[in-house]
Amino acid sequence: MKKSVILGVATIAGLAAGAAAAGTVDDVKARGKLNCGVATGVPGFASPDANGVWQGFDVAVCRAVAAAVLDDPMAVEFIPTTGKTRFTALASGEIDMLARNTTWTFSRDVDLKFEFVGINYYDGQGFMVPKALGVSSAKELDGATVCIQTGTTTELNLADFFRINNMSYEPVPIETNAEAQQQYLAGACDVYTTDASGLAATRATFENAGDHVILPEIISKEPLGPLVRHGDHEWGDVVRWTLNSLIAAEELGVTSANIDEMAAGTDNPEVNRLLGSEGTLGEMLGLDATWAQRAIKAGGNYGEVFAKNIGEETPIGLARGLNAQWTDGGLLYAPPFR
Ligand SMILES: N[C@@H](CCC(=O)N[C@@H](CS)C(=O)NCC(=O)O)C(=O)O
Repeated sequence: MKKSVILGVATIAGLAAGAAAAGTVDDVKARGKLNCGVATGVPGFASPDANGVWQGFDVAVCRAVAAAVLDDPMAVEFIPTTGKTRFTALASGEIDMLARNTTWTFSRDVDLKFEFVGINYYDGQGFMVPKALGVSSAKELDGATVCIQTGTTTELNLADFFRINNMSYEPVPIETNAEAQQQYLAGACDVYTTDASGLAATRATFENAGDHVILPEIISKEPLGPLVRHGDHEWGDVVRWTLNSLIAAEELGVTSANIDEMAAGTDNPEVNRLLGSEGTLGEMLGLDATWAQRAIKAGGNYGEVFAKNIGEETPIGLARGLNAQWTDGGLLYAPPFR
């Protein structure tokens, strides 16, 4: 068992070393399409709509990158990945980037040899239970059966939490969020645990959402963000600064409504550098002057993307919380565009 885990990791790292030799920016340009790894389906974050068009908060990162590099937010092939398959898909080169509620951890960075280019959602792990269970704290879950997705940090945090609190549990291992939802609703487990954003997204689809409670404990830090392979710095820069452009646009007041006007030039030099009417940032990135304009137009600035897909006006109803701009007491902080 131990051996196969070690082998698995070595294989992923080996694949990453091979795939990193090629320049992903050039590959994507030559292909005319971005291969973006996403979840198999988490409403609000990544799921196909009734017409089969992928929508969501994570999907928006892929579209922004495609807009910046290929001048077309729709030039994306979305590749659904599970908790287990996502890292092999990236290491092998099947996908150019992964934008799928993936937590930035030491071992994923250092051992699996990936590069997290930023954080698009600061999350933490929570628990959902049926109200009928009469439980009001995660510390009352001793002996519970727990639905849990394999290959996730969720699995590991769960073990830590129960160990710290001297409690036992029985895991019900599951591959996808849809399956977890089914199993949980069918009563195959007492509890569903995952990132709190995933719990909110899942509960929003329940017929009787009010019959389920999300317990108050958040037991971990889950900084979620897009990642690429180690070693391909040019590509890492493109994805990193595309995400930063969405975050900076919100801070600087650039929206999809005013971007055309602002792109012509403003009295704020940073806005001008971001949108390309001043300076040569696009050229430094191997792109043209208006790359960030296109990224922002794809789905709006970070705040617009958040509000449209997962914000308080959507069924998912997430507050900005830690994901507010640093100027509003949150953790979002894009480095300077200069
Ligand atoms: N953030 C954790 C957990 C991520 C995760 O896999 N969450 C589930 C539950 S929301 C998920 O995204 N499932 C998507 C799917 O099954 O398509 C990690 O990186 O390991």
